[in-house]
Amino acid sequence: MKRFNQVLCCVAAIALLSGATAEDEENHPCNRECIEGETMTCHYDFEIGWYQSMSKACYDCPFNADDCNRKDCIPADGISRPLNVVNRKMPGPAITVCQGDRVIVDVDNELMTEGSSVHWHGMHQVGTPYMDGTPWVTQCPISPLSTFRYNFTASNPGTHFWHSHSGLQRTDGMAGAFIVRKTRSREPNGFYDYDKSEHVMLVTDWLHETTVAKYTDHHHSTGDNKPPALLVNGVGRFKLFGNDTDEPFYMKTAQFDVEKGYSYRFRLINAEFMNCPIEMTIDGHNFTLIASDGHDLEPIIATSLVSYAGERFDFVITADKEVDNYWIKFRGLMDCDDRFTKAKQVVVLHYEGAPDEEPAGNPTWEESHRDGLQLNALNKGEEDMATISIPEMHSLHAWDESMKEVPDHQFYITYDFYGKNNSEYHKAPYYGFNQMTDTDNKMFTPQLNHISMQNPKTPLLISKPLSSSGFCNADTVDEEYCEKEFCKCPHVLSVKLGSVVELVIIDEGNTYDANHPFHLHGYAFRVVGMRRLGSSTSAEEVKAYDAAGLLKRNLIDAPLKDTVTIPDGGYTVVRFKADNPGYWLFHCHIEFHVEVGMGLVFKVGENWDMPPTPPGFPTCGDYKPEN
Ligand SMILES: *[C@@H]1O[C@H](CO)[C@@H](O)[C@H](O)[C@H]1NC(C)=O
Ligand SMILES: *[C@@H]1O[C@H](CO)[C@@H](O)[C@H](O)[C@H]1NC(C)=O
Ligand SMILES: *[C@@H]1O[C@H](CO)[C@@H](O)[C@H](O)[C@H]1NC(C)=O
Ligand SMILES: *[C@@H]1O[C@H](CO)[C@@H](O)[C@H](O)[C@H]1NC(C)=O
Ligand SMILES: [Cu+2]
Repeated sequence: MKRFNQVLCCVAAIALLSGATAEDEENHPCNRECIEGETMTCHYDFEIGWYQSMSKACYDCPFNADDCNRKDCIPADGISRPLNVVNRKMPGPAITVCQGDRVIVDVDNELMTEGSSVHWHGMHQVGTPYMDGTPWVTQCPISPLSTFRYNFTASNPGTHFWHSHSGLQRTDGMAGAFIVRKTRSREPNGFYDYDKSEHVMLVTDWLHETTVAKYTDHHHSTGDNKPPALLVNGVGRFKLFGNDTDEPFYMKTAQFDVEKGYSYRFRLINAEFMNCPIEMTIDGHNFTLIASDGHDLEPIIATSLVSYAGERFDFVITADKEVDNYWIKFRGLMDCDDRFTKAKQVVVLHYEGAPDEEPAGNPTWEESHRDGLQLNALNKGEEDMATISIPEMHSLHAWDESMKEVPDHQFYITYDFYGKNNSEYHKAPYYGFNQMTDTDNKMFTPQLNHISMQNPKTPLLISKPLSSSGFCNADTVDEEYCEKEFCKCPHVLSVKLGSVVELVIIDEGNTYDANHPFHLHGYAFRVVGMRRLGSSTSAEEVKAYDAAGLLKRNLIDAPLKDTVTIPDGGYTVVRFKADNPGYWLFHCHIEFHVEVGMGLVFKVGENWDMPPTPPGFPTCGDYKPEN
């Protein structure tokens, strides 16, 4: 305790002396080499505001490349558009701390009209569920012009990120890296030479308009939902600049410096928001995967990696090739593939001593693929022999009870896109689903067990409803009715504190070949199985498959993750021990889908098991007096 106090005092002093602020993230006193038993308190100020890429702060960017690095200049891919960002940065300020540090973030919402919230994606918030940043579940949205102080312990080591959990804000720029390091001696895969905070890649798909414009056009008219571009660390190539006299050129991409003869830990954060899984390869190099979602894996050498919205991957690049500049290539799949936008991006792997320039040429979408071992491939599970899916990887974390033979609760969560009269987008008899002759006007509703999530008026963790009568799930709704008609209600699954929960998540795959990545708040789960059964499937088929003993579960060393994809026409089975009491959101991490209700809440334990919200915790709700 004494030691802790000492460290605290000194941090404050350092911060004062060096004037370190959130704007100066590389120099933040908490971004340091981690020492066993030494924790710090780490303060950050987040100011959320509307802003613009290629603003006047950018002066002559990209014609004068130095101007692109000016304070408050967000170059993006050279296209000017409205943004919703923290501290006029995109990605937002990186938080880099050591395991056990206390993180204090004052979030000042300076948006004109919208509420906000910040979710610490990958933090389990044990003991502080009300700091999870999920509006309507764990807190009220932070109203415009007010400040909310997040205060929690960074207990989950690894590569994580923070992002707005309100509306479409993440999509408009509100996300940043959240790296929790552990001491080197505790890294089971600590065989690399360097783990530098500059070797973080935050990858996202990107629009050239506000997301709400894309959203309303897609949901209320014939607009598509396909992102045209990708960005890595907020910048990238898209538009050609220049004039008749000079060679046209692109915005300068992100660059990662390495030195020949050394190996480096890279941290990839997939912060995308549309259905655009991202395939990554490195010219001339393979890489060694060592962790995902903050959990260590038996190393795997591979050539390409596919990641889905909300996932993180840590891998080692060994700089053992000729001194040169190499492309690291990213290309979008599914809604970003060659049928649609061919969204792609590049960054430079720069060896010290190589010329200070980008490799020649501009790789096409087709050229952004390399044959070789692929990890986490799109719509492929254990049945695919050429790739390695998540449950085929091996966790380095000891066996735990969640992998016991028979779980205490088992839930089938089945989903697809359904052609229904979703009253928000298809008002029968005026413009009902089947009344639309132009298929682009048909809005299929993605639902879990035929239910769209209805957010409560007051966050569950604040109202702590005494009875479950206000909740709905597959057991309470009229199944036959909801299969055909649109059902929307507060979808809550209750589980006993300390029980082992198994989720069999099924993508029926009848509409489109789309896949969905699912994220669970408050926990990491073991991914014990994943398989594609065909172009489509059903809960009945998977149940029969399981009853016949064909549904294989890795109950030995299944990887721990908090976000996982489900192959279209297949299933993913996950397990977790429900030992963290609270209300926890489980949802598709594609922004357009969660926004229309593709989520549900786990109620873990009874209300009295849940840590009470601190005194003065803000509340919200209706004001509708009886008379
Ligand atoms: C953060 O929370 C801890 C535990 O409740 C409390 O002791 C501490 O004073 C809080 N820190 C700040 C800066 O609010
Ligand atoms: C063309 O662009 C270059 C900068 O790339 C600038 O120096 C030059 O003056 C421009 N020429 C014309 C004709 O605008
Ligand atoms: C990468 O791994 C593949 C096998 O997946 C192998 O054929 C190839 O030679 C390796 N490339 C490099 C550059 O090590
Ligand atoms: C929606 O409502 C319209 C008008 O009542 C009806 O014709 C139609 O069959 C309903 N269902 C769908 C899927 O459109
Ligand atoms: Cu989805």
